Amino acid sequence: MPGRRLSDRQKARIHNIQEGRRQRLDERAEQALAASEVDQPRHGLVVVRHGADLAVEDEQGQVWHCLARQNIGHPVCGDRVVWQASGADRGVVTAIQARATVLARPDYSGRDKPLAANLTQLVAILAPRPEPSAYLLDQYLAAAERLGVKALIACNKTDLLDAAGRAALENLLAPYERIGYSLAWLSLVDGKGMGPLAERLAGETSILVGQSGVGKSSLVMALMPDLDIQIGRLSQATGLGRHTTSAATCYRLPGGGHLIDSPGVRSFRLTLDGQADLEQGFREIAPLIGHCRFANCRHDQEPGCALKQAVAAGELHPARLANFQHLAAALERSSARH
Ligand SMILES: Nc1nc2c(ncn2[C@@H]2O[C@H](COP(=O)(O)OP(=O)(O)OP(=O)(O)O)[C@@H](O)[C@H]2O)c(=O)[nH]1
Ligand SMILES: [Mg+2]
Ligand SMILES: [Zn+2]
Repeated sequence: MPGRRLSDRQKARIHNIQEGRRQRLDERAEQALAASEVDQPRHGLVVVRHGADLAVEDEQGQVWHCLARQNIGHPVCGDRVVWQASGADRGVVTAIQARATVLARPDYSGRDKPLAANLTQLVAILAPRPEPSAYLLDQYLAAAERLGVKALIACNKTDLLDAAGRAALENLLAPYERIGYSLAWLSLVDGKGMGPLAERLAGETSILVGQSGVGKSSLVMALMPDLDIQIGRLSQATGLGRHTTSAATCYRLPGGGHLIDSPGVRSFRLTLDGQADLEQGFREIAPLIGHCRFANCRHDQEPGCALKQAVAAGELHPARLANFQHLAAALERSSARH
């Protein structure tokens, strides 16, 4: 079929272009290394990645503009790396240290791309506006469960809430508190809740996630007295100015630990390797799995369903079950496609 041949040819062309790019980048990295005088391997932390360009912070807090050797994979924000200086503020990353955790998110083409590495905590931020989505929240929390990191739910912009709005949000979030998630109520306008939040962030590597406009970057700004200096160092190193939320960016907290600001999303598609993965992501559902009367229970109309019984007993919130079922259906559709 000509159509088929054409598409193979196109694929081969794209592959060649990419291979060429990769080689050129490798050559640039190698040339940079060969030209360097200081070539002691050193440890560093990737603070931001823009395409092939990396900003790497050394142990003294200086930020270096680095390229990575191609054969090592793609370093992301939060990666601990080995690198070598190749100029006054330039360097080449030669190895990525083993990652304790990595959070991925699908790119525009639907393929999973690592977003940030070595997180210890995920902070899901919501606000009265944009309209909170429990479906999005459940996916973030499931991601945290699967990574095995702490999760915190933070409601920002409480200054915008009247009594009814506050009650509605408390109502939405109460089921999460019941299953053991901590809530933080914040306002950056009057500084409410910032002290306890800073305590929870100290010593952790936390990523701020949430819809665009909930106040992630504002929160970073409020928590970092030296933010201007950090951003200045960063834009000097990457030459990319202040476009900090176009990519996940890691900041150093004054009291120790790191805070990663991430670009907001309209929707977040959780990466799931299978049904077991999904079950693990809902902490109050996981222990019920295997306790339904039928081994292949779909938790729908079957008699003796442990999940339905938990809902009836008030132990599982119906909205959480609905979101779980929604994700299970999406998972089924995607595995039918592959
Ligand atoms: N009233 C009120 N407004 C706030 C508060 N926090 C942030 N804002 C405002 O909300 C808007 C969006 O804040 P950003 O920090 O840019 O939001 P973001 O989550 O970083 O958005 P993206 O980078 O697009 O993902 C800004 O105009 C902030 O001034 C707050 O506590 N109260
Ligand atoms: Mg932002
Ligand atoms: Zn069941």
